[in-house]
Amino acid sequence: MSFARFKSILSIGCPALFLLLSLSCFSQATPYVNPNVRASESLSGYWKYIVDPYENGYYNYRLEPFEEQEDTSRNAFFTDSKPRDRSELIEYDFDLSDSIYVPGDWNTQKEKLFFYEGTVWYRRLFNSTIKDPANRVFLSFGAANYKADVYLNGQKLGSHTGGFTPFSFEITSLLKDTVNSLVVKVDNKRLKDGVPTVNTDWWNYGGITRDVNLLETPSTFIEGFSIQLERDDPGHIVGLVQLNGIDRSGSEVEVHIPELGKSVLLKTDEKGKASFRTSVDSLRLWSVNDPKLYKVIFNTKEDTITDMVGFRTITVKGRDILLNDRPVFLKGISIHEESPIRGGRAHSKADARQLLGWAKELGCNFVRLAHYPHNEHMVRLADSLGILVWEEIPVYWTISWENEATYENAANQLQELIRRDRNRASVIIWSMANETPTSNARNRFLTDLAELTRSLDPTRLISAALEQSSYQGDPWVRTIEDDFARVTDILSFNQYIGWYDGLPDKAEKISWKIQQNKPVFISEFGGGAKQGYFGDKHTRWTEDYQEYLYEENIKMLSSIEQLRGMSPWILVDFRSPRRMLPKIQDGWNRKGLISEEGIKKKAFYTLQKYYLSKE
Ligand code: GCB
Repeated sequence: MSFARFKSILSIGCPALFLLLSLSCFSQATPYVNPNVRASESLSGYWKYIVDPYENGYYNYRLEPFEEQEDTSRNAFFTDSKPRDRSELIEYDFDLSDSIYVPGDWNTQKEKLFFYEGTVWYRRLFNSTIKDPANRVFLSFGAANYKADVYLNGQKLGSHTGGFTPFSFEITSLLKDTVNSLVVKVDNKRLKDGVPTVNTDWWNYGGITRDVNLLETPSTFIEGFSIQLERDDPGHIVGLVQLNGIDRSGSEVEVHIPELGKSVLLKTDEKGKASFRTSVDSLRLWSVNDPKLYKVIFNTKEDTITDMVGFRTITVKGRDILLNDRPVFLKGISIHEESPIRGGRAHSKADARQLLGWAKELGCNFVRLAHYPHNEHMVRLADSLGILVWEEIPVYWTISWENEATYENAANQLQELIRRDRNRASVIIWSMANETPTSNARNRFLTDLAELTRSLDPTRLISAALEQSSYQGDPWVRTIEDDFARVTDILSFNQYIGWYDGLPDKAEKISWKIQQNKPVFISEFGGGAKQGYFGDKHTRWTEDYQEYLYEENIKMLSSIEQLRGMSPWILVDFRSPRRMLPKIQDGWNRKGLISEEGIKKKAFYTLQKYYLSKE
C-alpha cells in the first residue's frame, strides 16, 4: 500500500462519517472477545512448558514446519502426543515436563530462562464447561510476547504477532466434551523488522504474559461497541455496535444507561452494525477530580454486555489542552510495565494498583504508559482513579521504515490497542512513536499511522515522543525540527540535559525556541541514581545528583511558555540488558524515582513538591 493508503478515508469533524469509519476497528480478521465485559473462565494457573531453542517441536529435520505436512508427525509438539505403545518413538512429553505460571513472563519465573530469547511451548489441559451447546466458544489472550502460534486438540487456531495487544480465537468446532489440550508456541526472538526492532532499552520478557480466558457467547453476539461524548457537541453521546454471527443483520440492539434513564433502540444493517447519537442532559462529566463512570448495558435478543464508561471531551485549542473545555496541565510520570517487588512483567490488578497508587502519591494526574500497550487493568484503574493516560505502540528508535510488513505490523498493534481501549475515558493520547530518527520513509510511516488513528478515533489527541536539536547551530538554544510535528496535536519531546547532555547545571544556560503553535509536553527527562547512594550533587549515580537534576530541569522547563505537561523518566527502576554497570546498575536502568524494591529516592519528593504546587 502506498502513502495514500489511508488518505482516501480521512475524515474529521463529520459525525456520520466518523461513525462509519470507526467501525473498521471491529472488522479485523478475528474478533477480540473481551473478558472484561462478559463472563469468562480464567485459564490462569500452572501450565506445562518445554523450552525449544531449535524449534524441534515445530520443524522436522529438513526444517519443514510439521503443520504443513500432510501427515502431521506425532513428534510435532502441538499434537501433545504420548507413545501409543511401548515401541513408539516420541521425543517429548508435556506431562513429565516442568510447570510455569500463566500469566507471567518466563524470565523471572525460571532462573535458567532469565536471558532466554526463543521458543517455549506451553500446554494447558481443560474440561469444557459450556452451558449451552448452541453457544460459541472463544479463547482470549491478553498478550503473549512476541509471536504466538495457538493449537487446540492438535489443530492450529492461528497465530498472533505483537507482544502487547490482545487477541482471540474461536474454538467452537474443535472443543471436546472430554479433556482439551491447548498448546501455545511462544517465540520472543527479537527481529530487525519487528515492532519493536532488535534494539530497545527494556527487558524482552517472553511468555504468555497476560490473562488467558475462555468465553462463551450466543451464536450471534455483540463483538464490540464504542460509546463516547461527541467531540464537538458534549450534549450528545454517540456510539456504535457490531454484531457477529448469522443473525447479525436486522437485529435489535438496546443501549441502556440506567443512571441517565436512557434507552436507545437500534437496528443493525446487513453487516451487523448499528450506530447511534442521542442527547443527554445532567451528565456528570468524567474528570480528574470526579472520575464518574456510568454503567452502560448493550442488549440483544440473545446477548448482554456491560461496561463502566466515563464521558468527557479532550481537545487542543492553540497552546492549551482542554479537558471538558477547561485547560489542564498534565502532571505525569512515565511507567514501564514491570512489577516492582515481585519482579518481571506486571499483569495483575494488584500490580496496577501499586504503580498507579505511586503515581497518585507523586501528585500525578497523568501517566505515560511506555513503550508499548500495557495490560488492560492499568487503563481500567486509571478510569476509576481519574488519571489521564498516554498510550503508545513499540515503534521505537530504528524501525524498518521501508518495510511494508513492518508498517502493517505496527498498524495492526495500533488497531488492536484502539479496539481494546476506545471506551476508556482516561485515555486521551495515542502516541505513534518514540525517539525515531527523521527521514522521509519514517515521516511517511508515522503519518500513515496517524491518519489511520484519526480514521479510527478522531476524538483523541495524537502525539509522538520526538527529539530536540540545537536552534540554528547554537548549542544553548534548543528547538524541535521534525516534519512529523506538523501532524501531531501535541508537541512532545524527550530531552536529557543533565544526564546524556552535560551536567545538571547546564539546564540554567539553555533556552528554548519553540516554533510550533501547539501545547508542549516533555515526554521524558531524567537521570539515574542508585537508591541509598548519597554524596554531593555533582557525583553521578547519587540520589543527590538525581535530585539536583530534577530541580534544575523543572526550573528550565517551566520557562517554556507553552509548557502543558511532562512525564519524567521514570517511576520505578526497570530491567534493561543495556545497563550492566556493576554495583550501580546490575541490569537495571536506574532512572526510577523509586527503586525496584519500592523505596523512594530523593527526586521523588522534588517532583512531588512541584506537582503539589501546581494547579
Ligand atoms: C530514552 C528512551 C527510553 C530510555 C531512556 C534512557 O530516551 O526513550 O526508552 O530508557 O531514554 O534511560 O536512556
